[in-house]
Amino acid sequence: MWRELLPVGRHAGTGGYRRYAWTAADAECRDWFRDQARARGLGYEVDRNGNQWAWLGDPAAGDAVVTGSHLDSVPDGGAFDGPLGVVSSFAALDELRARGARPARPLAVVNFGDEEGARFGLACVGSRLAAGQLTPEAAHRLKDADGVTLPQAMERAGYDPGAIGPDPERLARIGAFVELHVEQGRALDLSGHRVGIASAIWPHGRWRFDFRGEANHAGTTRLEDRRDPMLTYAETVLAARKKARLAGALATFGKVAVEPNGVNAIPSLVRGWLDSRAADQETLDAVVAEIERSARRRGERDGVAVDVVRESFTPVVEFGHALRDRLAALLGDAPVLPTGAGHDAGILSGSVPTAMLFVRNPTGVSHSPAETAAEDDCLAGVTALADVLEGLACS
Ligand code: HGY
Ligand code: MN
Ligand code: MN
Ligand code: MN
Repeated sequence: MWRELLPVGRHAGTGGYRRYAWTAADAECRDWFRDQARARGLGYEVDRNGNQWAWLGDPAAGDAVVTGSHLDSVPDGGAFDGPLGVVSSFAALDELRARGARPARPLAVVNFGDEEGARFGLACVGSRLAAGQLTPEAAHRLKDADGVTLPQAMERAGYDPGAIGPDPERLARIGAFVELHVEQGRALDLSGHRVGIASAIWPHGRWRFDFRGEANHAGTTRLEDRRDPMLTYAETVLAARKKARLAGALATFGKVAVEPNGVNAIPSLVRGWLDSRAADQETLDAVVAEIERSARRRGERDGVAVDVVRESFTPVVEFGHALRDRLAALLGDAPVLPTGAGHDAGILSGSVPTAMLFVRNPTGVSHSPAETAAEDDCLAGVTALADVLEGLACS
């Protein structure tokens, strides 16, 4: 199962994955999911938002126990972030069947579409739409770097963008959602555990900083005559690191666009995207405000106008104790740990009892082709997930 998925959407040069929403690679991942469902005789369906579901039992019975994750990736992402959760979910169902477990509740594996937001800039589109946290109108306004809108991309992929929208009836039929995910950090490695349970997801968001200067000739414009937005941007990146370190927060400028982007032209516009996260809302608000103030101050010095737009935001997610404690009871001494990474489970936690399992990542590296997890840790994750599904769904 894992081997069939590994080559899908992998870039030969970097070894990283480029599985962006509604692209050919995404379609190949979706075909893989559908084939896995059918090969197990599971009820296969695609919901109004393009999320895929594989059912063991009748979804209409309600109180379902659902597991799964996502198959899309960040640019040059790793093999585990997302796919480990989906593959482990199918493997855990296989394990339950091998154990002769008899589910008293419907079980499902889900693949949520466009979790990383790599193409349209907003994370967790599939689960946000289902949970009513993203309106169809706002989704229809999403556009990729080539100007292709989300509806155009969905149509080209054979999906109906007119159908997208909240799916409360579907979510009402879910009694518990448990997402297994490779840990994106080293807490499990440092504590010597293979599997952990999520306590919370830090509040985090994405801000777009527009630095507008004056396009000019790189070879004839004196330094003192320049209004160079790249300078203001560069100083802001340095300031962001300093402010984040002082605040004990995280701040990353990982994506930038430059116009006109010519080697011998001073840019007119530099657009930088800030990803910032912190353990609590107050710290996050403070560090972003500090970075914005620093950008504006520097902009005044450089004659560069600075505009900041918050493009997306996810408040802190505290996973409910009832389900979390149930998992802790089922899994013995698995440690409980927070994460700074966003997940579909975080989005769904507002609508459905939700929990997360983490599988040890020996280097902590993620969102990189170097992301890895040991095979016996992945197998321990499958066993833990099977124990949880059996404990929650089987009499
Ligand atoms: O960005 C995140 O935290 C997640 O990987 N979407
Ligand atoms: Mn990710
Ligand atoms: Mn992920
Ligand atoms: Mn221990």
